[in-house]
Amino acid sequence: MTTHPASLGSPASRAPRRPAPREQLGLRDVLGAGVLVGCAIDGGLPAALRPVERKLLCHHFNALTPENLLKPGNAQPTEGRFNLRDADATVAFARANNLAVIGHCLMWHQQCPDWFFKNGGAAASRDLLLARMEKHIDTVVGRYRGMIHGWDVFNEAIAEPGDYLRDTPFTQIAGPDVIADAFRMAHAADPDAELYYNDFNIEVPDKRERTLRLLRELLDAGVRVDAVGIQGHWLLDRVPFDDLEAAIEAFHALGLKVMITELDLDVVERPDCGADVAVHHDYSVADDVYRQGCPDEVLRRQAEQYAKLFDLIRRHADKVARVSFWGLHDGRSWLNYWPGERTNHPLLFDRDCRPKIAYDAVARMLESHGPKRPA
Ligand code: 9MR
Repeated sequence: MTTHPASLGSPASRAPRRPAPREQLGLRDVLGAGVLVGCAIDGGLPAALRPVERKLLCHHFNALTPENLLKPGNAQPTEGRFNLRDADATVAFARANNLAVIGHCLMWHQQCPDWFFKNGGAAASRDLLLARMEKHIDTVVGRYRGMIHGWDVFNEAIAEPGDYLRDTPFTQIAGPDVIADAFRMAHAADPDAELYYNDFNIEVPDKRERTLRLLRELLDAGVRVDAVGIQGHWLLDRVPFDDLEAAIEAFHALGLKVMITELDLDVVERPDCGADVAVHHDYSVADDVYRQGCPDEVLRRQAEQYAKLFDLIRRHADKVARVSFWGLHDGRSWLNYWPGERTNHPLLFDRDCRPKIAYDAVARMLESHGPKRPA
């Protein structure tokens, strides 16, 4: 896994120095019972986090997504050699600290090693691919049986753009039913774990319709699906509030829970609204506009938009079962290095783990609607 030490530093922040905060309410407490509030952490816990980061994590969140450890490329880099030591430590840490663990992810066309799809120099047969999927899913899900709250079973399977499914080695070799197969395998390996379909831009009408089709087909086939994960990699000033609301209602109408699974609000322009890791864009130093800190005016807009987003989530708390941020604080966000190197400020906490005004706006708004206060 790439580490990005530069992004973990503390670039001079132009953010206003705020007065000593009043009691900092945990996000998990203000959002209220019934909705998990999570975040993704890259690297094995507890070693990957400084003590101040660990404190921040345990104060605000009650769910944790290992950002990369459980992806097939990390979990089984070569056939039959499972690499789960860091994942074991992370799951143990999470359990000891009352964080529900979200398994991310079982099958994804990215970060899935080539050997999965090959047989010597030729393509693997359908039977071989399915056997490998079963072995992988059975081993990984089975190892954490009873310890992982829910799994992103299939990630990003809807084409962008396209008629229906994304064209990947999975569908090329095993056909469209490969998605249902993966869900069945996961359910067999841990019948109590929740199972999710997770993708980006699926709130947008065209991709939403195709996602609804996939979910309906899975449900009609009798496959267990508990929730759909809307990733939520959004851009400042372009949060699709109306589409999101319509998507939450439409997915929920299928009888599914909805989760915002990889939330961040990018403040630096980027050419692509999606979250496709294969996209790359070169940022020059001049394009790295917020390397000295993020201007107050931008942070204010971000705060307003985060508050509006959480207000929407609050209003649909009967349908939304989890909101997870993609990173703990600005210094630990993938948006510092995707789609190219730049300094980003997309989360609720700054690089020094201090709450930003976006945190205040969200916490104040939620609190004003009668959240449960910590005892
Ligand atoms: O944040 C993750 C980054 O550290 C990895 O390098 C990258 C490739 O594995 O994946 C990032 O997370 C992605 C997630 O797994 C699936 N949805 C899109 C996320 C951002 O690319």
